[in-house]
Amino acid sequence: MKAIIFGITGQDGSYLAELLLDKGYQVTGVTRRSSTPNTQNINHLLQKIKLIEGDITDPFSVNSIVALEEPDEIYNLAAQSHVGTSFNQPNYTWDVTAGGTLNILEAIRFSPRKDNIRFYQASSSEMFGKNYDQIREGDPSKPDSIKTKKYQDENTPFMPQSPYAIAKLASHHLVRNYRDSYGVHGSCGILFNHESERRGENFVTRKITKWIGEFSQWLTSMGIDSDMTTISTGDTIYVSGRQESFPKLRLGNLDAKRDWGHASDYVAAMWLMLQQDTPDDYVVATGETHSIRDFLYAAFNAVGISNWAGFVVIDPRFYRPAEVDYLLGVPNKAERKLEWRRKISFTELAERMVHNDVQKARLRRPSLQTISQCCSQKG
Ligand code: NAP
Ligand code: G4F
Repeated sequence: MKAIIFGITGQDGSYLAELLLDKGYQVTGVTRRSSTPNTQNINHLLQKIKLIEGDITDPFSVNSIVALEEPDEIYNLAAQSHVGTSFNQPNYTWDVTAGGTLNILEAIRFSPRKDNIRFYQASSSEMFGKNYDQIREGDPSKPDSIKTKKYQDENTPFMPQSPYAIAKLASHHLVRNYRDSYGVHGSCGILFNHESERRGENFVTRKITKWIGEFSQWLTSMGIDSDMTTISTGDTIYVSGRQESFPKLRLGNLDAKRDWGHASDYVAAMWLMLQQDTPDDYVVATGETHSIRDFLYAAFNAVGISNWAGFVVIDPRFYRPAEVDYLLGVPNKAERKLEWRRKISFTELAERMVHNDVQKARLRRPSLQTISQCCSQKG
């Protein structure tokens, strides 16, 4: 079997490439030109995969790649995937995240091999935006146990809140339309947030774990025990009796809630969708929701710090013009029809990310200036 992955250099692309190689696929990844190397997520795979230069916004390059490679499966993971950035670059986000999908769908529609190609589209829980459904759960004989659960599933109406989510929703409807109009075997995975050790550094989970890694390394390099008193004033952390200081972690809205899983579990669902004879759309999620505060607690706890609040500054620059306040996905359909199960829990996710970033910081030993640039300004 032969697969093309658009977006192979990203978090999900790298895990999906590993999964497909394990299953004996020939994997072709499409990478766009970059002035400096950006293959860190797939360096360990470079001997086993084929890379082709191409850009999803260029219909000619997309067409020729699909025609020349003759794939059985195409995975579209390419996107301008940062919600905050989409407010600053809505046009660009639209071209990549909506227009790119159309380019692939057109390449499939006009391919003489159309009926032999299966297509996966990376849809997003961001498409639900403000909307959720509600159900009352509990023991009817114990009124106190009855609680209202808010959730999203395949039947929840969409109400996107950002240029990114609107572009993803356009792609979602395009896939449905090409399925109905032209018989394209296209499936959409409505994936809720999934993170990992390979997560981009300006998404909130990785921004937090990277900061913890650098902070732990700073403490170690100065011979400071994590139980020594740290004094936190304003934007800076000091240690009693010492001169040196460390910039605090700057974040935006800590009250939003997300349904966070691990990316390695989620790429398995993508593959399972394309093994079904009938194309369809599926929610992929854990069924749990946690606030950014919960993630901070779990991540700081992984290095033995319980009072995370003293290390964080709220910076309005990271607020979004419109927010998605609450996501909790119900993956019943994926569990029933695809027999998909997630394996990695919320706490394990946070611990794995923190330990990876602590390890990386130890190897990197960055300067304070680098720390303040990478962890305080972006994301
Ligand atoms: P990611 O790490 O940001 O990766 C995005 C990939 O798209 C990168 O390989 C990037 O290449 C590539 N790309 C961007 N613009 C391109 C262009 N013009 N032409 C070709 N390739 C381009 O995203 P991810 O977290 O792996 O997510 C994968 C997909 O799932 C994305 O579509 C995302 O929107 C969607 N999604 C993600 C989540 C999540 O929680 N992670 C949830 C729902 C949906 P460069 O390396 O060159 O930038
Ligand atoms: O980590 P985030 O940037 O992810 P977001 O916006 O939920 O989007 C991710 O998940 C989507 C699936 O639901 C994907 F489609 C999308 O491609 C991407 O992978 O932000 C999560 C939450 C938001 O509520 C944000 O306002 O964290 C809040 N937040 C608070 N401080 C921050 C920050 N987000 C970022 N990136 N940086 C901050 O400093």
